Amino acid sequence: MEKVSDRRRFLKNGAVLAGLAVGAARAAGGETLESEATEIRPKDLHAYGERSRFENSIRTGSLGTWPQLTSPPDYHKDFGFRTPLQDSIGILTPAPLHYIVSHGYEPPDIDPHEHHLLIHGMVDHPLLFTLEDLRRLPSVTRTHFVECNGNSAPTGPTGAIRRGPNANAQDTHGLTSCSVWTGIPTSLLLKQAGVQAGAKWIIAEGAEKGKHSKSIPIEKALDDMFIAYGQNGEAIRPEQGYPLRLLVPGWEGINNVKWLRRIKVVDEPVMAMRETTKYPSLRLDGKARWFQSQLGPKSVITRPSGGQKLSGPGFYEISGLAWSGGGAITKIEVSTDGGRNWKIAEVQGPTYPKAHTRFGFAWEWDGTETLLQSRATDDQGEVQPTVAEIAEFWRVKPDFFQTTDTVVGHFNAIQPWKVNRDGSIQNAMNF
Ligand SMILES: Nc1nc2c(c(=O)[nH]1)N[C@H]1C(S)=C(S)[C@@H](COP(=O)(O)O)O[C@H]1N2
Ligand SMILES: [Mo]
Repeated sequence: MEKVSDRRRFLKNGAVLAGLAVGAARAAGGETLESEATEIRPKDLHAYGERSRFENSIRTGSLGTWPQLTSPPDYHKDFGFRTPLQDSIGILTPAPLHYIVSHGYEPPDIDPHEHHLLIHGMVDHPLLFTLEDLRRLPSVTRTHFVECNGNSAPTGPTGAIRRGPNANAQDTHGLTSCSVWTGIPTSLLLKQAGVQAGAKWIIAEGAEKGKHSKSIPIEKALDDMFIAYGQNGEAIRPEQGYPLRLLVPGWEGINNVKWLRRIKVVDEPVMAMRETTKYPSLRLDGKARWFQSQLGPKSVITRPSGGQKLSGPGFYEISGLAWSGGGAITKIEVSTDGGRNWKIAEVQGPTYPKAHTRFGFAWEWDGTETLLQSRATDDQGEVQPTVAEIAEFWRVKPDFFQTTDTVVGHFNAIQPWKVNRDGSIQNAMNF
């Protein structure tokens, strides 16, 4: 023991000697120096894998401190860390690339053995679950997208990111991702607790410092909502809500409360800070739309897309993603000629309701300048709108979307990519 620690001290004395000293020490003593050996051994990828070092696609986003004096300590601002959709393959987002919106809070470091989920309020039997209790119950495994209602918003702080010819698919659409989630239907827990007459809403609360809270109508809680602990075959990542999060299929991302610790059954919404300030959409008459909930049909061509370059005329498969909060995607059309003609794209299954769906379209580029666009239709018959149609819905002129600071959420307009003669691709969304 003495010897080893002596040697260790010796080895740490001066980097110049290190290389020679390791060899000398081994030869001299014939003992293995456990700690030194582990330090130089490359990471063992047999135990837990990593992608190839040649793959470098990453989330983009940034943290800063709010300038306001009132901002609490440790509170940053973030406008979301976006999924690199331009590099996506198939329909699942790898967990380390799932987009993140945490309103500036770092993921709390939750020990799953200490974590509890409380169900209380207007129930006959308030219940307290450990993770172990929840794992004993019948589970569901479902593929769903999560999307921030501010994704693709042309206005507000995130609007600046998505505007301009150099915006790529990550900038324009990166606040959505898709995973296979595993968990317990909320209806099961609510039935066990016994919901009382007159209960109309639930309030879900997270465990981070800000205690994100969200009111959700009880009909949705008893429908397809579930409490997830699994994501793509392993425990949910800390950024995504470890160890428990709500999954509210097809509804605005804000409902999917991460680090879930409490569900209170109530008769009216809590009117929490997030649901009454940033997330409603302000109308021109000064009123606001609150609790907009379900997300409409949307699609984006991911390849070729903004920032990528075609290597020359010839064959390319146009590939993209389509999704809808209303249900399954039933039709995707692609136009390669500035919107004059729309042709049916191939749905490259599997297709799940309220999940990203991959489509492909065979295209022969003749080397001329053109526009690539896609349009999704869901099983409710709802069709992805144009910018003009959205402007008409809001009773504004399309240029309003460039001039206001108000976030217009639920912006699901058709995304055009411009193909230049040199093969470069640019954002061509005009508001
Ligand atoms: N506890 C907690 N849950 C939260 C949030 C949050 O800030 N805190 N952000 C919400 C918002 S606005 C979105 S869009 C989604 C994003 O989920 P993700 O970070 O897993 O992509 O989480 C929702 N759940
Ligand atoms: Mo969000």
